[in-house]
Amino acid sequence: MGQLVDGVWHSKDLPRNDANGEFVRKASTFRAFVGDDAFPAEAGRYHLFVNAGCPWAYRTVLYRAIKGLTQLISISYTQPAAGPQGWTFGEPETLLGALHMHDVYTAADPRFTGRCTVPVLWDKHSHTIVNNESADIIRMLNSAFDAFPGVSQVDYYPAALRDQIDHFNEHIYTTVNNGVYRVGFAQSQEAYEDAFDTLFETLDGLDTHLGEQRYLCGEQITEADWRLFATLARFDLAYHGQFKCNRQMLKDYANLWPYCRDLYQQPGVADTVDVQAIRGIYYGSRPPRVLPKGPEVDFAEPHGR
Ligand SMILES: N[C@@H](CCC(=O)N[C@@H](CS)C(=O)NCC(=O)O)C(=O)O
Repeated sequence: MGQLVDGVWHSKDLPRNDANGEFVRKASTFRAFVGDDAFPAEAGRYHLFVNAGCPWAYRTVLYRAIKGLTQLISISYTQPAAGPQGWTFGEPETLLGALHMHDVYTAADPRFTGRCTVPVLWDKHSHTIVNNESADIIRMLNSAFDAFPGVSQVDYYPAALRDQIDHFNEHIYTTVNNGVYRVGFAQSQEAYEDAFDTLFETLDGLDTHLGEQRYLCGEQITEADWRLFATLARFDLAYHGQFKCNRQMLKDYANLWPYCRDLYQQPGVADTVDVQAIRGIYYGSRPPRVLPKGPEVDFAEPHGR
């Protein structure tokens, strides 16, 4: 996908790999928090720009639903597949009239240079991007709006479990969340096999762990579970085929697959998992843009956990 250089879109595909063929992800650029002096928590003030298929943007879609924030934070969805202009809304979206995601970035900063990623948390009041890093955005959504009526008081990052959650997050980000991209975007056999082995080694370990307890940190769902879920929900639909993460499917795991269904069956979650958008982003963003009809994934099958 292309990028903005000094506010001008360049559609040339950018290299994302280092000299060894390893996929390298760039750090996000807008890192302010709702709750900072400049960005107080207010109903109706903030907006999310997302792609429902993207696992990073999906984290924010999920938190908006499970925390009961749909009335407080508005949202725009790009079309699933990227085109020459990057993410597109198909027709101008209603908040800014942006046709592409890069229009959102130049609305915040007319001279922006960099990739125009989703998700973006937008401030309608100061007309700018608060944050474009999903890990930060879900932390905000977890607690920043808790004082508003109707917002769920469940804390997915409780103080007592933070060390454990941070530990899982780091390991799972490197080997699973970003790990599937390291497999799928590897540009050398060695980089592919290395990422592939690391991915399945972690999944094997998690499968054993989840045979002993219901969730990663015990009996309560935490942020670490939701971050893992975002990748697991895409595994058989996209990573197994398109990213060649094919030692086995998620549904072949005795514990990870029922665990994934357990999370899917939590209140409000099923509506956030858009199977066609997941197929669309991974298979529709590159030629020949043919979407697979399968596999069918039955997230609603009783999980028994
Ligand atoms: N660190 C970011 C990564 C987001 C990200 O890479 N999103 C992808 C979509 S799945 C994207 O927008 N890519 C466009 C690009 O890299 O140019 C986050 O977690 O929020």
